[in-house]
Amino acid sequence: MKPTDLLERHASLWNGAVQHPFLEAVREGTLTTDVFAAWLVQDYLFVTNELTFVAHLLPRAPRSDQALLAQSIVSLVEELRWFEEQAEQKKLSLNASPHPVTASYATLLKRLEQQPYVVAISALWAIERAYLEAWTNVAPGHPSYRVYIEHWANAIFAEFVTKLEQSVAVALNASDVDTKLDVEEAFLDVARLEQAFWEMAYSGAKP
Ligand code: MP5
Repeated sequence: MKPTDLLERHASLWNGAVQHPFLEAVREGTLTTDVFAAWLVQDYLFVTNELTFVAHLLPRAPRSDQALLAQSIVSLVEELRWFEEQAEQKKLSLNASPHPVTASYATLLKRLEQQPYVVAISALWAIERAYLEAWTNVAPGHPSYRVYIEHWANAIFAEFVTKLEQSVAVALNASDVDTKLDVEEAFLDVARLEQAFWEMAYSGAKP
């Protein structure tokens, strides 16, 4: 099994994770301020949890993946600063409660910490790949959102996602059948939560 087999096998679920009316509205510039703010605030919380997840993954990583994960940790710390700057410009408070979808994502990340390395790194690849595809699909997009689109739709981020995919491929090669099933389950969980995350913001649901 290759990482891209998961994308092909679950193409319709995956499309739901990377294509959504929220993203169409980013392309067209038709989102309301509240909807975008809801996404921004919850995504900040998500990235905070993602940082903990990756920081806990690094000590379990094979020697060959350490540099990539260390780089990811630095990027996540910088990304939190970037979110704080965006929120400040929009006069938004980031001191919000997690929406149930954000909380479910946090629960998944915690659960993955108890799973074999290959399952966790595969989930990280799916998480990053989802945002790469979602934002690249709507590039160049509306000028109001260009700073966000370019944050994920860029060559450096694409290269990072490719390196993660290579790490997943290596780890999958050394995995038994049962572990591969767990990888697939984690991939499905990520795909479902990615879709739910867009839906949460778009439907304007308050935490
Ligand atoms: C990412 C994200 C990508 N920011 N939010 C969700 C809900 N899924 C994936 O992670 P990163 O660290 O911003 O590249």
